[in-house]
Amino acid sequence: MSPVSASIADANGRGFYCSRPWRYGTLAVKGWGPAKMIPVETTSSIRLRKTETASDPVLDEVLLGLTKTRKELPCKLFYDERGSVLFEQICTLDEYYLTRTEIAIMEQNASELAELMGPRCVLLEYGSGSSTKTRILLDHLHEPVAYIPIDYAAEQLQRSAAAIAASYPALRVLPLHADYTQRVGVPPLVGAGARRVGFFPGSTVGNFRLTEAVHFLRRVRGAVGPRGGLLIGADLKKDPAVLHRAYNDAAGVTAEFNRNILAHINRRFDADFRLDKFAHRAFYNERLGRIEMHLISQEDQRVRLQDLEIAFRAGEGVLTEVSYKYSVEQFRTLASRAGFEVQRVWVDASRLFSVQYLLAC
Ligand code: AVI
Repeated sequence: MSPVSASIADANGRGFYCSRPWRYGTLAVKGWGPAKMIPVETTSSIRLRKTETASDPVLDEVLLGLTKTRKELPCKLFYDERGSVLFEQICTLDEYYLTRTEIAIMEQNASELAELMGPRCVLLEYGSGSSTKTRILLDHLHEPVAYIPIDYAAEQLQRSAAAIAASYPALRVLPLHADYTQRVGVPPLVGAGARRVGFFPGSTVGNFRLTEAVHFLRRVRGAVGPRGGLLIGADLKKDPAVLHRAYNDAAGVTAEFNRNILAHINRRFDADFRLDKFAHRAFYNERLGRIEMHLISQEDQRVRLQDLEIAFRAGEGVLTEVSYKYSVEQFRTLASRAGFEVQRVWVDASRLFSVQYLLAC
């Protein structure tokens, strides 16, 4: 059994913030944690660990998803260490136009973006990953008070927060280890009175179902408060052939990324998925306006997960991700349902991608 993954030190040496009780073996903590927490080996408590993981909400999601008639998995499970590396690779692929297009839009409009976000803001980044795009903002923002990167992948969060803190020594960097798809408690003490601006690039909003997207945006709206804003990337509707290529790259990186979710589940939840028995499938569902990624069982098989045996028929799929593509108008409606008004939309010349600045209304 692997140790409970846990160790994280914050960028400015103050520890990291746990928004909800966070468990290390038998220890539950909440609030600002110590700068370094020791990973807890579970060698003497395999039974205890089993009881504990049974109440792990992510495991509950996995079990629920795999026992549905149409099996599905939460796409946040893509992002273990390996998955995060694979995703970084996807972002550099020729076929995957999203990242470079969004970066180009941000670079070309950086001064205007900074102007809209205003001086001395607190920047909250949801799903900060490698924080690459953040640098474009930090290079142009006027005296930002603090940067709060929020991510579920603890080690990457620690690394990128430390890198940002090293590059911007005057900035308070306060990494928040949390699942931002759930309610996240943002530390109340930071930059009291300062304007809060959320940052959610990459079109990750497309990975939520429509109602979930509204709920997520409402939570962001709550976190940034009445004068707050949100800078968000949203991928646009386009020729399905372009979309198909983006999610079925020739080098097979997306296929490996997709299958890696099973390796993550094997390791984390004691399952025995055989990765070579599942094939990657991604297509554009025109009716629903979204890319769907599936893993297709290559034969009749049974997979053990904790105390369960899950049966897969040959050809049966597991939905691992949806990626909605919006028109500018559809996105405006979505934002307004969450209490945001779209103040400015930037798109590239080929109208592939949009970066939008929303104001809390
Ligand atoms: C993170 N998210 C916006 C990506 C997307 O395009 O939906 C995840 C991804 N899935 C396959 N390739 C990239």
